[in-house]
Amino acid sequence: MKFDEFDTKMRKFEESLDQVIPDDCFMVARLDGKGFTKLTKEDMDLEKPFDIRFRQAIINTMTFLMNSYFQIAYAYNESDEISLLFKPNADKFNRKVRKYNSILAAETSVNFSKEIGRDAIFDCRMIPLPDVDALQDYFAWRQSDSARNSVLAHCYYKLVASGKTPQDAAKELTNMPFRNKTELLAHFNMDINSIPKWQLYGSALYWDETTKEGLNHVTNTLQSCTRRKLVENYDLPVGEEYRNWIVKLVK
Ligand SMILES: Nc1nc2c(ncn2[C@@H]2O[C@H](COP(=O)(O)OP(=O)(O)OP(=O)(O)O)[C@@H](O)[C@H]2O)c(=O)[nH]1
Ligand SMILES: [Mg+2]
Repeated sequence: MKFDEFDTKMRKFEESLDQVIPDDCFMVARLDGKGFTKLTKEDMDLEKPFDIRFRQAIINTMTFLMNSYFQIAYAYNESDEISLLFKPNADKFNRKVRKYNSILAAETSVNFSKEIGRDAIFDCRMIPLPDVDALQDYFAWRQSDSARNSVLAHCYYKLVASGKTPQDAAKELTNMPFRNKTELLAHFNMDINSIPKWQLYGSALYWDETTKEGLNHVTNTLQSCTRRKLVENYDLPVGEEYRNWIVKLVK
């Protein structure tokens, strides 16, 4: 077969799974640590269920991603996952899914591995969100997943600390309604309101853009310039307030 014939035939196979996120969709990536139950327990010996050193390592990696070429408006962390909301006009890699999936997973894995001083792997999935409502639903969903997991993890470690085996603790909590879990915490003298907000509702990074008037020393005229600063938030709004707040980040 001639090279040109090869090329046409093979490219068809190669491109058969290619997908692009449409311009009119919000683009979100979710990265999740692979096998972090073992990594956090056996390899890193972290405080359970939450460790501020782990949070800092994730925040540092999110900072790296926000400052990279990826055009990210908002980065949200809960547990071992990172959700990235791209700026609406993000056009890197022509919005090709395979490029984002592979390069984001690689950049995140390499950077986080450096942060913790051992090998760590993240997977990545791209999520197209067709409208503002879906965007709000996505982040409200991850935040309520965070709160549920946080309460569950606190209950689990209280039960284990009280002498239950890990198996019995897990069994007791299976299918237990949320209300009963908060009662269980109260039984161990832990008020749900005493759990740090970042452990319940996650941590986030976003840009704060301010426009200021400044003197241009060359032309001797007043000019406005935009400065942007990366903001860390460990006390995110919740519920309806969060839904309204998130939209402002992509306006
Ligand atoms: N000790 C400790 N563990 C943490 C912390 N943050 C996340 N983890 C653990 O990270 C794990 C994340 O859960 P999953 O993503 O469902 O589990 P995984 O083992 O990574 O599994 P896959 O994602 O399917 O590969 C849980 O076991 C959490 O307890 C932390 O601050 N301290
Ligand atoms: Mg994981």
